[in-house]
Amino acid sequence: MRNDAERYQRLKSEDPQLYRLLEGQIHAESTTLKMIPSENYVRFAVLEATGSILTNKYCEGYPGARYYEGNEIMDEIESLAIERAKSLFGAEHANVQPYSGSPANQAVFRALCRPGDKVMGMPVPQGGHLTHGWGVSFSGSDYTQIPYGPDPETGILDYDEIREIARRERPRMIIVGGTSYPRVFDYHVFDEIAREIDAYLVADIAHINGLIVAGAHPDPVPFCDVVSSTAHKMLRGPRAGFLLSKIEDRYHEKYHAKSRFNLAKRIDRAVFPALQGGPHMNVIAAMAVAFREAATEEFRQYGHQVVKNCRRLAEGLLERGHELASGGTDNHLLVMDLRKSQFTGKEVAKALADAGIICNFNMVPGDHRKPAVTSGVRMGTPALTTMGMKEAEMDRIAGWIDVVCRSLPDCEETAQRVRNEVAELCLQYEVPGIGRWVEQSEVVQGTF
Ligand code: DSN
Repeated sequence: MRNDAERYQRLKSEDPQLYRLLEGQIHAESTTLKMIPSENYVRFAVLEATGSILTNKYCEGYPGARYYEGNEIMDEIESLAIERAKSLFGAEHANVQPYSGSPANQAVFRALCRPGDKVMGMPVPQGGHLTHGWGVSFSGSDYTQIPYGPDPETGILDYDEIREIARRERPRMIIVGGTSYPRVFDYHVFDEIAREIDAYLVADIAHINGLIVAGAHPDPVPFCDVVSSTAHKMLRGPRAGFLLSKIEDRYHEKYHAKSRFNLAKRIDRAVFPALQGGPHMNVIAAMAVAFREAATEEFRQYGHQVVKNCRRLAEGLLERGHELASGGTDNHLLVMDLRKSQFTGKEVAKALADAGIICNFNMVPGDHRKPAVTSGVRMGTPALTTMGMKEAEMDRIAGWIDVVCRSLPDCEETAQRVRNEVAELCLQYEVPGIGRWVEQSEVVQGTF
């Protein structure tokens, strides 16, 4: 069935060169396992809103206070997205204009801190994000990162140590969140620590947004001054960011006595006009679509299935003798720990990709290898669960990962065999946002 290919006919006739590239990606994504934990499949409705004529409109400002005329409908769209975000997360205030997660975090720093301030965050090699104070990003060069991270032995956060660092360093802000931490965050303890030293508490939930709304991970919103997120990843929205916050600043007198703006207003002003220009209204509309979907019972079940699938995948790997950072997972991702292996994360990730299993190499706690090669492979289940896969498929996938790893370094033949089996499995599903593009016969003929 190739009906879905008809969606891009205008692109095909007007720009065949670009169309061929798009088709190549669709072909690849139809026949491989999307296991990078920050990736997912959005529904057609999200693609339609993103690709709509709303991309044509400029509307700097916020609903009811724009710098351009003709924005009555834009006001309604942005207000809808804001209301849905607030309702979905139970937040007092929402800003849906950040272009993505990094700009959202930049706005948080600007709204809460001054350049040079100490900010506690996890370094990238320990599972944090570039914008949590890592040196090569604005957050590390304009502010001072006070690092904390998982114990190198257990791979798990040591809250006593975090409390000790916070007491000693007294940072202005503590950021809780990560890109490769396979366990839950205890926001209650972080809140206690932050209160003790009058620090702002910020949760970056980009990776776990969908788990939180599904009730499959603790909720940071009641504890945090600000919560930042992307709209994509598990939430299955467009590539964008958003911010949730309290309205009032509990430390206004201490840190912002000279400002006449409350916390919500400072967040808004940090996004626009301080850091960004015109909001991307097509993307904000798509965000509203995604927020609506995320509020459904179907999505709640999806979030729980993501975790069940990831746990089963982890068990499948552990049973076959592989080691995992922190010994397993409580969320949507796991990290294979290859510190004792002769093969690097980069080598294993490449072999798995050749077999149609798309993951990424990643540092593990206590890694002795360089970031360009690493001792870890990060993988997750959000996209596979969106496809409809369950525990039985996770068992099969763990088996494939195992045979590919065992066939290194001469893994070409094994990778090709697994590649065929992976494609056959993928083609049993209708990929959301893609549909059925590749035919089973192409796999049989080996033309994928
Ligand atoms: N690039 C994202 C990830 O893969 O985790 C984080 O923003």
